[in-house]
Amino acid sequence: MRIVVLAGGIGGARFLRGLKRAVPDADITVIGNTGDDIHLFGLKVCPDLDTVMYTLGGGINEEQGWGRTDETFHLKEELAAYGVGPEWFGLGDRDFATHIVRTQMLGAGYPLSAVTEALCDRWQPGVKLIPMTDDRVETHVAVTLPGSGSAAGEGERKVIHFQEYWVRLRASVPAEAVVPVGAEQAKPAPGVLEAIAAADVILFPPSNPVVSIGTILAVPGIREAIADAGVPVVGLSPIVGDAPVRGMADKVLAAVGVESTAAAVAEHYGSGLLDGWLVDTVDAGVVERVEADGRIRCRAVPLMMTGPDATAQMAREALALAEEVR
Ligand code: GDP
Ligand code: FO1
Ligand code: CA
Repeated sequence: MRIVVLAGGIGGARFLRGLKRAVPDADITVIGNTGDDIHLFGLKVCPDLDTVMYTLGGGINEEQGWGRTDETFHLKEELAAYGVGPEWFGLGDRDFATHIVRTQMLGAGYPLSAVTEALCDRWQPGVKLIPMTDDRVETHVAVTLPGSGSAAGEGERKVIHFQEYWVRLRASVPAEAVVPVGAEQAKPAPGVLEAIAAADVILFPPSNPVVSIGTILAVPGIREAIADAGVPVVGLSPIVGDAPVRGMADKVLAAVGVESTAAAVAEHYGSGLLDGWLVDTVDAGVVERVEADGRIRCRAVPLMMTGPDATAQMAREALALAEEVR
């Protein structure tokens, strides 16, 4: 079975681990979000691609969900001693090696898709991991920073990198707009449209619907290819009990005018794209609303990725729903 999965970082990566366990001989292609990518210290960092690669390849820091296991931060400390930041982004020594290899290969002229393949030669994630595009896309967030003066309501409106919004500000101010800068001009990376066209099923894991899956869908051609693939498209809600399980999905959903409920996220993807939608059992009450227009089939099943067995069961449920709507 050929399965295509659109994935962000932690949620996508953990789901993929369950999917591999549920269907060990499936041929899985992962289209990874690159909107979170950031250039730091002259290096290109691709958090979501690396999170998928390290998680499936056994190198992830399990508690954190991102970065390397058994990590040290000597390089970051040395840079800080020179006064060179940003100090708010935790790049570890082991992780730095990945960004150095990536940046060196990009500098030599290899596209990001080829670089990702080369990095995966080491990690053997057991899936084909393709960045959504080889072109530069960066998600930026418009915010108003609280004014430092005394005048009430006065603040500074700024557009900042998504990592600055999430890691430095911890999403502590509302996201007023979320813009995937460069997405409109980007082309799908080689293999992306081909994998979608050849898929037997397409899955949206519990990933961020705006800054992960939304960014992938913003690359012209990808949304259309999925809608035209003629195979079941099934998603799993990242919102459980009207809140994200972790992260800032509620903040970025608000920026695009979508409430943080499992039903609203399904409606945001739309029946033109989704055929099936899984919500958690605590949200069983929304099944009827999701199915109201008769075009999306919805089921309530446990959706907490508490461990390998629970996550594999979620993947089985998604594939079972795909068969129901096929
Ligand atoms: P990120 O790039 O690291 O933010 O990861 P993703 O884009 O893959 O998205 C993480 C999303 O997955 C968040 O919106 C979380 O609410 C959601 N999530 C994380 N863990 C779970 C879980 O166990 N169950 C469900 N249903 N959603 C989860
Ligand atoms: N997340 C944090 O919350 N703090 C960090 O310092 C941080 C560093 C970092 C370095 C490399 C990497 O691949 C990921 C890193 N992340 C960090 C995670 C990342 O910012 C987020 O999980 C996603 O990009 C959010 O979708
Ligand atoms: Ca991400």
